[in-house]
Amino acid sequence: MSEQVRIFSYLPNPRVWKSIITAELGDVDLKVIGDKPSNLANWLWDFEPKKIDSLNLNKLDHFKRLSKRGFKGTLYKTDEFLKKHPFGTVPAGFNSDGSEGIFESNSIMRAIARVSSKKSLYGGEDPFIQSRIDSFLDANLVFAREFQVYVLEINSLKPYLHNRMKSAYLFYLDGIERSLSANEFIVGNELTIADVSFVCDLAQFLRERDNKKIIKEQGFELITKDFEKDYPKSFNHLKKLSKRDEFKKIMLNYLDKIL
Ligand SMILES: N[C@@H](CCC(=O)N[C@@H](CS)C(=O)NCC(=O)O)C(=O)O
Repeated sequence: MSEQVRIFSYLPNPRVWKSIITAELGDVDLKVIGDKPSNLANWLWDFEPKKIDSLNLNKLDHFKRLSKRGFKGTLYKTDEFLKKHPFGTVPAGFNSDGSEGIFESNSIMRAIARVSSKKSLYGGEDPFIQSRIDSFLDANLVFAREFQVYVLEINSLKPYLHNRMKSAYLFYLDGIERSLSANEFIVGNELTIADVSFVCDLAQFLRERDNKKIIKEQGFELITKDFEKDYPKSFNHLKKLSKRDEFKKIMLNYLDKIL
C-alpha cells in the first residue's frame, strides 16, 4: 500500500517535523523525500521528485524557475508541481496519488491529523475546538513568517527588523503563556497539533542563540535572551514535550545546546 501522505522538502526541516511528529502521534503512514538544503537546487521538484544528473541539465530548461524565498538562484520545478503548489514552496505535501497538493507546513500537519484515527489531535468532533486549534496555528504562522524574514536577514539586521521581530515574539509568547496558565496543553487538556506546531516553530526560533555573536556585533540583543525567565510555562511545555518519545526521536538533541 502506498503512503497516506507524502512530503518533499529540504531536510532536516522543523517545518517538516510538525508532520512527522503528528504522523507518529496519530499512526499515519507518511513518506518524506528530500535532501540537504544546498542540494535541493539539484532536484526536479515534483510529486515524484528526482535528483538531477548534471549532464541532463540542458534538457530541463523548461522547468527552470527563479527562487523566491529562502533559496538563491535557479530551482527546477515541473509544471505539474506548480499546479499543485502554486506558491512553489517546500515543504510540499501530497495525498497518496499526488492528485492534491497541500502547502504551508501547518496545513500539511492538519492533513495528517485529519487522516489519523486519533481525532483528539485535531479537536475531536467539535468544530469550535478545531477552530480554536486553527486560531493558534494562524498565530503561529504569523510568528513563523516574521522569524523567517529575521533569520534570512540575520547578517544585515536593521533596527526596524529587530523591533518587528521582538514585538512578534512578545505578542506570540504572551498569548501562549496565558493559554498555558489556564490549561495543561495549548488547547484544553489534551495534546493537539497546536502544541506540535508550537514546539517545532519555537525550537527553530530559539536557535537564534546560535547567532548570538553576530547579532551582538551588529549592536543588537538576543530576542530570546530571557525566554526561560519571562515565559516559564512556555519553557516547561516546550521542554516537557520535546522529551516525549514521539518528539525526541525526530528532534534528537536539537534543543540541548540552547535550553
Ligand atoms: N510558511 C511556509 C514557508 C515555506 C517557505 O517559505 N519555503 C521556502 C524555503 S524556506 C521555499 O520553498 N522557497 C521556494 C523558492 O524560493 O522558490 C511553511 O510553513 O511551509
